Amino acid sequence: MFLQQKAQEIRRETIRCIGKLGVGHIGGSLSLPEVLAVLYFDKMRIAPDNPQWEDRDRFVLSKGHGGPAVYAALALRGFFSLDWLDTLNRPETNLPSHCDMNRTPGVDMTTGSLGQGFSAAVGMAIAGQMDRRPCNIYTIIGDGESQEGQIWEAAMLAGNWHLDNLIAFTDYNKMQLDNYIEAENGLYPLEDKWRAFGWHVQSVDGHDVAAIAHAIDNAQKVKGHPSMIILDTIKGKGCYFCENQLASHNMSITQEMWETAVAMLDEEDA
Ligand SMILES: Cc1ncc(C[n+]2csc(CCOP(=O)(O)OP(=O)(O)O)c2C)c(N)n1
Ligand SMILES: [Mg+2]
Repeated sequence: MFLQQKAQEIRRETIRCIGKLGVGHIGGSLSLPEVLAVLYFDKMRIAPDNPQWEDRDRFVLSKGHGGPAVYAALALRGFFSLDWLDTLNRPETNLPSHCDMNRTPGVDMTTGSLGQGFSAAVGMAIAGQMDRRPCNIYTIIGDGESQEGQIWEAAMLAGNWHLDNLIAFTDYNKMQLDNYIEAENGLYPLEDKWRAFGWHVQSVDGHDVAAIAHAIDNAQKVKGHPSMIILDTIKGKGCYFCENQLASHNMSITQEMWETAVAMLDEEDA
């Protein structure tokens, strides 16, 4: 219940901040609130008052265009004030549309060029093992992002190097920028692909916080293999004007649209 509530708060703040800006990557942000709630409010060892704590778990949103959802999670977790969300992607902001580790407390890697964040996460996992740090590296890639060759180079290395401190998620929302994944370059059989690269693989409902938490618990126990948790998600989840809509990738939003969407979520939760 607590984690589900947190997910809804992340969802609401994400809609509000992109809505106030009037445009943004809302669809791919809204497939993320549940996994972010589980990571930031349950599983990750982090210190909001000391974002650079050396032994913290790291998080890399490789699909960096989902930044607004991460900012909502970070603000709600206390890394910075909720007011910051109103500055999303405006001049001088600390919250650019895509994640930037040099600007935002709690952001561990700059991302946005698809494929690169995942490689960085693999590098962090290698560094963690070399330094014998007791930390896990968590990362989320998109299903469209999974078409990048760089993903599979890094996947091969992580499997070969037995990086069991690396727990990755695929946000499998079946849509990429302006079309369905299957229509462009399908991923099937995705589980088998990851297994073939030496990964421990699980698939769960990406909007079920208990299932996600359970999968992370399993992944933390795996020895000798990195973990991939494939999240079955819905792009634009929970927002009436963009749920399951291809057009939700990067869309314009009026004040009436976002206010109605937030009011609908308030009503649902009342
Ligand atoms: C290397 C690279 N190529 C293209 C883009 C432009 N781009 C941004 S998001 C996106 C679609 C990504 O699809 P997916 O990973 O499924 O994201 P989601 O559905 O979660 O929004 C593309 C092609 C980019 N950011 N980086
Ligand atoms: Mg997608």
